[in-house]
Amino acid sequence: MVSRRGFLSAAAAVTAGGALAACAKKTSSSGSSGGASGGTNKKIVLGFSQVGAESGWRTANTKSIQESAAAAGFDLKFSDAQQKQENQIAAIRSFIQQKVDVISFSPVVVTGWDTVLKEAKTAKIPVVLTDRAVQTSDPSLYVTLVGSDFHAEGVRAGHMMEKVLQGMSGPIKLAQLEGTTGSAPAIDRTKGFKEVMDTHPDWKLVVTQSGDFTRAGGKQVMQAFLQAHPDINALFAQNDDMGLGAIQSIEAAGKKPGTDIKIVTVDAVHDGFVALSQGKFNGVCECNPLLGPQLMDTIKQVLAGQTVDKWIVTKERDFTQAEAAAELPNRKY
Ligand code: GYE
Repeated sequence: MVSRRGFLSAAAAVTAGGALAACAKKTSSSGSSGGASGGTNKKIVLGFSQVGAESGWRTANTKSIQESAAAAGFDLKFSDAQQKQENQIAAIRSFIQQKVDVISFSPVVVTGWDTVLKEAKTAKIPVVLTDRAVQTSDPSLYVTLVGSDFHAEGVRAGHMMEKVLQGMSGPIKLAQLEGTTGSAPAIDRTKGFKEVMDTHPDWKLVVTQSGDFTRAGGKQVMQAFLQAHPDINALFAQNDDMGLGAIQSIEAAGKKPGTDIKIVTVDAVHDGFVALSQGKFNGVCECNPLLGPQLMDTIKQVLAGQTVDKWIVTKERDFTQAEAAAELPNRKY
């Protein structure tokens, strides 16, 4: 279990004096041009380790990071970990070896980072987390986290489920498709949703399992759910892609998604919005992937030695079926 608030309370804000010193030392010896690092000529070198390409959310997030790094004038070293922690650790070690100015990554799971984060700290390279949190006994191992409140998203999904189940008679038999096991969004969305579920004695969570945040995973796990529990009438899919995969299995089983089985998801990517406007999803809670601009601004502040909050929280909202058609043309991802 991870509570971001828990490890945020230790230090509300930090300065990145070490980061500034490290950056200043490197830039002073270089005469190359094209800089974005206020007052120096050298480009800021950012080593970024991405989780993978598991979902529409991730695709939009990667694009946002690449575009905003270019717009900020950073030299981006981008590495895709294919959802494997060992690949992320290897990428971070390689960034340290290359003496990048700053490291950023979205940790695939919450635990197991202390050793490599200590190596970055020893090399005086600041680490700015984005999207997902880490669990660590030493919060000084990273400067800040730019990302969403996944616990709040789980609670919002629970309230959205309350809304879509209104007027339904008979017992509610829920299924849940969890995200990647051990990842911050899976842990915190499960917890938040459970808090709302626990206030409804008539809701029964019949089955819950990871679909690894992928469409294929959602499809496969939902197929097994339906075979074992044909009476499921509500589904919380912890991202759109798993929900979209589940739709395929629900239809293959001769049922109508959105009608026979009410579906609430998280993310609000384009394809999720289409499903919502077609009545196949019943409610979607937004999780904004366009973190790039905020991340680059934060990195600039950190390298300039400014104080930043320990958690920079993304703003997001929820959508019902009625709102989906009007909002669809405005969606940027
Ligand atoms: O919800 C999911 C992706 O970490 C917020 O990861 C992210 C999650 C997102 O695979 O679609």
